[in-house]
Amino acid sequence: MVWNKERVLIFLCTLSFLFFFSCSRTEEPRPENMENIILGFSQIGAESAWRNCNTRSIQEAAAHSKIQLVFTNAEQKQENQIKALRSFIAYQVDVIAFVPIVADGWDTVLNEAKDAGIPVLVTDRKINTADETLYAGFIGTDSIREGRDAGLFLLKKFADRVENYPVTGEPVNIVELVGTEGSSVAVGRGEGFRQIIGDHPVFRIIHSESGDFLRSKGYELMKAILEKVKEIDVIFSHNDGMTLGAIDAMTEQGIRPGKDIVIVTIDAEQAAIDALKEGLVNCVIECNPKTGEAIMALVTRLAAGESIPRLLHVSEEVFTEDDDLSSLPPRGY
Ligand code: GZL
Repeated sequence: MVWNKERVLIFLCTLSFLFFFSCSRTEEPRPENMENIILGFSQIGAESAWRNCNTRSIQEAAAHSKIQLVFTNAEQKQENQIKALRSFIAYQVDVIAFVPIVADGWDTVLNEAKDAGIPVLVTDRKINTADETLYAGFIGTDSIREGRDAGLFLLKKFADRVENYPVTGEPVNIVELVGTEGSSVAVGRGEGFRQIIGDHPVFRIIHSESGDFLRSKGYELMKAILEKVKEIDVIFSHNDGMTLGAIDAMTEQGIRPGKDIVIVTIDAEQAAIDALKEGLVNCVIECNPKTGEAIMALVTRLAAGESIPRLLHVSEEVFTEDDDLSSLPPRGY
């Protein structure tokens, strides 16, 4: 193998990473002083303004709580998260917390954490497991409720068409921009949405496709859909990033977002609230990324050997075109 400068650099980085994590803490007792808590946190990436705010909230709360944070960014890859969790186990952190990018495939590494006696807190997105003992609890958003809120807004927005449908037969055609496939939030938002509109045949989901929570994919998807699908009444988008991309694509085609096509979006980042104020979207459902302080309080309890609630949903609001948003404070993301 030719050792060029780049290969040497990669080798040294890998060596330092392995050295940092392989220096096991087994010789040190669990912290008596809560200020010595070491938390291993695996974040999924930086795919949206929401995610970046979530990361800031966690990092700032750890500093404020004097919890030593070992933070890793998985760059949207589950295998990177599994590697990170294994490195946390090898280093014998006091607590592991993570955002599972997708819901399946965690049992093996969580069994390794359980065997190592390290408590695990699942945050933001949920996991599917038959073994409830693999993690101590969950804190995050209620994605099913978010999807239901989107459906309830459309029930009101299209009340006349719903009522007259048996006579007119005029449908409400919906395009759904789906989040990361296999993530609990994409599944939950889609499920909650269908729980509400499923009782009303007037609502038809004519196209549903994943844009992976990315603005760029929201743009590409919408551009391609507009070429194929003509009669669109609603865009239901699983996050603001994809919505903003879709708005760009609509505007390019001379379509008036929020007027020619009704838009319901989830996250409530500042750009979406601004779009709501400008009439470019019609309903924004809040998904709260600022969970850092609550996470650190739970981590402190776990490090002290205490139990925590199995399920904690954070409070969230719904903002619509009929609301007075003038006194809404800046969103911070
Ligand atoms: C929701 C979170 C989602 C956001 C997206 O809890 O997991 O991931 O809605 C983010 O903006 O990418």
